[in-house]
Amino acid sequence: MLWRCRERLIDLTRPVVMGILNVTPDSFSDGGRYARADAALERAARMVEEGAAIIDVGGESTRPGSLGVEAAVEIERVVPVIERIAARHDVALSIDTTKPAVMAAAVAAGACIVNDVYALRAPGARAFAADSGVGVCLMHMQGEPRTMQDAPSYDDVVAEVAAFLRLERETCRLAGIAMESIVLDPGVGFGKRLEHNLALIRELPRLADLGSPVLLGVSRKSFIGRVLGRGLDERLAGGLGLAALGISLGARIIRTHDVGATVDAVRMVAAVLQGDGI
Ligand code: YH5
Repeated sequence: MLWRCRERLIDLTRPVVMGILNVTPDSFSDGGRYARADAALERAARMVEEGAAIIDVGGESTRPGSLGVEAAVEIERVVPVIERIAARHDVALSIDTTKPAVMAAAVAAGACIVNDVYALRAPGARAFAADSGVGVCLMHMQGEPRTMQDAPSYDDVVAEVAAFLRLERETCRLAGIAMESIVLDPGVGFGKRLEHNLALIRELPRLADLGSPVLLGVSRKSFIGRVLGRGLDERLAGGLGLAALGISLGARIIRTHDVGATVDAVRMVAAVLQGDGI
């Protein structure tokens, strides 16, 4: 199973890890633009060493309650970082954005994947993806980041998320995006209550049955804190448990802040499932 991301083909026969690289001012102590790019580059080098197949660069916070930033601000944050990682490392770079202008600037700088929590629904986003041949991650979200956790509601969360992803994938296909370039993501924590998040993970095989690779992002999220009674920096073991479970239920890509530990966890699960110990 290969994920076509421009000229790069990512082998998903074995599960892979996507490392999260936030380049928002709240993620790095602010010594200005260059200090920020330096710190981000160091973090990226560490993630590559630890075995990340993909680094997901984001310049806008999409956490619950967050407000948007302008495209120009996002571009100024992510482009220097992407350029410098691409110059030094042979790793797939993904841009975490909903804005076509940011997608275009990031891809010109060296990114080959668009990770869009809005599933390319912004005007021009699908056309950009089709024309550039990037890999895309289509994620489910109910509502929008500012208000999505106010009152999430579903009759059947798994059926509704699966129907949304199937429909958005088809819309992307009709817009000219290759099927082999599309991965799907249930969007854990994006307009979901605890019970919804747990059901989506438990029933991952139903999403994998849609026939596209599935990406799962659970790292440090609030629902782990809710279940375990743990603060933000105490959720590693919970996240590793879920990464292992996610892979065993059919996810192919795990998005995480904790690359080294997650690579070990998913490689161990893959060794058991595939029986080859590699
Ligand atoms: C995702 O699941 N998530 S940003 C709140 C946290 C910790 C982490 C309260 N972008 C996803 O990571 N892209 C984000 O603690 C994503 N899938 C994809 N494809 C939210 C996040 C986070 C939020």
